[in-house]
Amino acid sequence: MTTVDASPAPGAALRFPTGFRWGTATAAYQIEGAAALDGRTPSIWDTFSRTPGKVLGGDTGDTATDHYHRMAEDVGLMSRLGVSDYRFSVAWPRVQPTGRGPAAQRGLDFYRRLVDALLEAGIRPVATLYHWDLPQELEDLGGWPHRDTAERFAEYAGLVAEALGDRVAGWTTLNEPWCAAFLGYASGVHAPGRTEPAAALRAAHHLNLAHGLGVRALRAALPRSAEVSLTLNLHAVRPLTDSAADLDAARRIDAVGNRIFLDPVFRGRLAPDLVRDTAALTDWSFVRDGDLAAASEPLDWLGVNYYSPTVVAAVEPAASDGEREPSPWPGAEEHVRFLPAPGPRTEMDWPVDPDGLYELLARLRDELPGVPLVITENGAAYADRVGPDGAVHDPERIAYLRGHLEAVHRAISDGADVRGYFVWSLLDNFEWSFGYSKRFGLVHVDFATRLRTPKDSAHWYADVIARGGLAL
Ligand code: IFM
Repeated sequence: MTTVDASPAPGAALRFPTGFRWGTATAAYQIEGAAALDGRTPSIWDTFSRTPGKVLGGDTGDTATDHYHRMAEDVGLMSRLGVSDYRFSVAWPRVQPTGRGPAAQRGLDFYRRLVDALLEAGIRPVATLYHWDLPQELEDLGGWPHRDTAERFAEYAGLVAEALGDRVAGWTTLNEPWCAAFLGYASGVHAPGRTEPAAALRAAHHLNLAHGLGVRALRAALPRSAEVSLTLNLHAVRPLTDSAADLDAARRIDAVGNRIFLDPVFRGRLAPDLVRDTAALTDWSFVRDGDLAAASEPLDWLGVNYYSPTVVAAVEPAASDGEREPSPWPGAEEHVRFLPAPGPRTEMDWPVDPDGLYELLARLRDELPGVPLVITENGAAYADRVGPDGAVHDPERIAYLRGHLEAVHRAISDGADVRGYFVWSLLDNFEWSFGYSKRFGLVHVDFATRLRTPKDSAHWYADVIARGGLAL
């Protein structure tokens, strides 16, 4: 367990443990652009974003921040931030364009250059293998509800590990499989845009299986020193009241939002209440012998992405079976209503609530003893503009990050083994169905010229990193 060094360092009020990793994060489709270069084929996000009405303003990731061509400049930006680590994702359709077969060397070359540049700059690369860009060919064969996709993922994981394993120390199989399964296949607001709740549950299981098979493929190809992980967007679920009904609503959301991944991955089992809640949709017979053993391969750490809490209350299931909006909560949606948490909100309309992060970390400390934690994403979107002085003043983002770092510090002081913190995101980027309308970056990107301007929050974060903590 990590302990906080309480000795006051000059100028630092809240010091983080020695060796704490300070990073920023991005994802391939959100920043790279170069959608058709060097053999890359369309992913489900290319198809989805080119479908009218799916993404705000008809935006696509075709050019994004043009990181593919400006990678050296972006590594320079990170170098000036002083980050110890950079979390990026590898685009599956760049590396294995059809989702099967040998690796495309030209696609891998981009990541070889990126990793070389990072190491040269003294930044530790942390690679995520799947941040939602499934090769379209695999979706055409059934996508994540189809078991073979998990096998394909393991093959792809092995190819990337063979190519980069000698230089990448940190590996994450999947980013936020909840979003991939339930926004992609149940509510349909993410690619591939399907609204099939039963298929979404199959997708969730196959993502767990892909994760486990991927861990095995990584371990087989990587040196023993490599760290292997999974990143979940865990929901900090709060019942509105302590009534039995509201507690049960929270339990349902916890089951299909959190334990659908935590139980297979850390306990090698399906959550029994999840199976009951979803019985009208599936009998889970797609879970085969050995799947849960695979899903529960030991990990070196768990990545936690946190933005805001989820407040829920109970509702009586509607008597009529009228048309309902597609929901990302199969088995729970009829019983639960979501309420706005109080307090200030970000440009995403998400409440700013650092206590939710503390609650999550305290829970994981208690439920997963011995599993180190890394905050692999935390950050906020605001309507940032380059001002007449040429700077981007973003005091709300600084306040957001500061509040959440204080929560992380409090959790560490209370015994949570948190090893690192990655701001989402390095750059303003393609925010999925919101296109380029939401700016999460520490660095402002002008989407007409691709000019980068570090925001005030970037300078502030550089200071936090330099002093190893927060100044009063
Ligand atoms: O931009 C996303 C990221 O791709 C996954 N986690 C949440 C971020 C903000 O919505």
